[in-house]
Amino acid sequence: MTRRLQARESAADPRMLAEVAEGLALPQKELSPKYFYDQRGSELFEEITRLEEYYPTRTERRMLEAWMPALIRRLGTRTLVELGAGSAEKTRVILDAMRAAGTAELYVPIDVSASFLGQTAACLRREYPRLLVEPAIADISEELNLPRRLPRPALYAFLGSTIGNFYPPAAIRLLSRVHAAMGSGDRFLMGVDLRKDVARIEAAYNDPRGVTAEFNRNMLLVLNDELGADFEPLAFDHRAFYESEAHRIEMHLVAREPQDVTIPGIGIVRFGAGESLRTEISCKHDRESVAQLFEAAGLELEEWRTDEESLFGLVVGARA
Ligand code: SAH
Ligand code: AVI
Repeated sequence: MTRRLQARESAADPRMLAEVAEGLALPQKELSPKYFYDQRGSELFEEITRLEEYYPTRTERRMLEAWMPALIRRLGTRTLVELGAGSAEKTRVILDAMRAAGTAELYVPIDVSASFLGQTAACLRREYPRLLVEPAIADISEELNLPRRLPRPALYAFLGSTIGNFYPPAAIRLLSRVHAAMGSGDRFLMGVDLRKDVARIEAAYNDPRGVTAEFNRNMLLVLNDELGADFEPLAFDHRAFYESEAHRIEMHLVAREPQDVTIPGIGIVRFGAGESLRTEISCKHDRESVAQLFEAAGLELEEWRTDEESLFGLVVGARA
């Protein structure tokens, strides 16, 4: 039996159904990028991080390698809480620094992608046998779902520039939740992709092998699996472009021809020829824009670093 048939027989998540109905009824159809990340979507994102064009991951990793040993020693971090952890590939740099400092006690990876999170936790338990790993499944746009009182000081980390996938008001709400969870000695570490030459940014979202296009179309497969929809992913083109006024990449799926898609519980959704579904924004930042987000969330920007080409930024915040 296919996963799609199973989904049709079991009830779809009513929250997802309501959100999808709302997003597809907008004049500019739009869905949350959190719907990219089923098992396949998470794997495709990992493939993106290894692409030559996709500079953020390797740049952030190098910066973490250069900075974390000293930062973690100074902070004495006992708990690492990570939002949108994914495969926690770069996180190992922080965990290694905690282990080297002799302070590593607890790691709480938070992610919406349940099966991928389970794999990440299992790998980390094998690699760090003395570390407690307590994963939390949560939609961080709604809640953090922290499991219990944490050994302090804690470091809250939000890497990969995933903050850029949230519209500024939602980003401020998210950072406010982090602020509310933090104790006075805790710190917040965030990675942001920086504003730069537009061609360089656009190339990162339009790789010639089409991995990003497949990642983008995967959202339609998720809707088919989870809601029993009948999207034809190959009937949609991948489109990613920089929107200079808002300083963000926008990813869309563009219908090649007019088409009707049926989603049980929602009905028929019409796409005109050339009509698009916005699947992701990826906001690019500078020090000033991060300081504004932090201030609005009650966080104080303590430290700001960039790589030597100013491609990527790492910022540390504390409770103001
Ligand atoms: N932190 C990793 C992964 C980034 S990919 C890195 O830096 O490479 C973005 C991750 O955030 C994915 O694992 C995805 O499942 C998760 N994610 C996206 N939206 C989310 C949401 N609303 N709530 C929780 N996790 C989310
Ligand atoms: C997870 N997030 C920060 C990535 C980004 O660059 O906005 C997702 C991504 N979308 C296309 N490529 C990568």
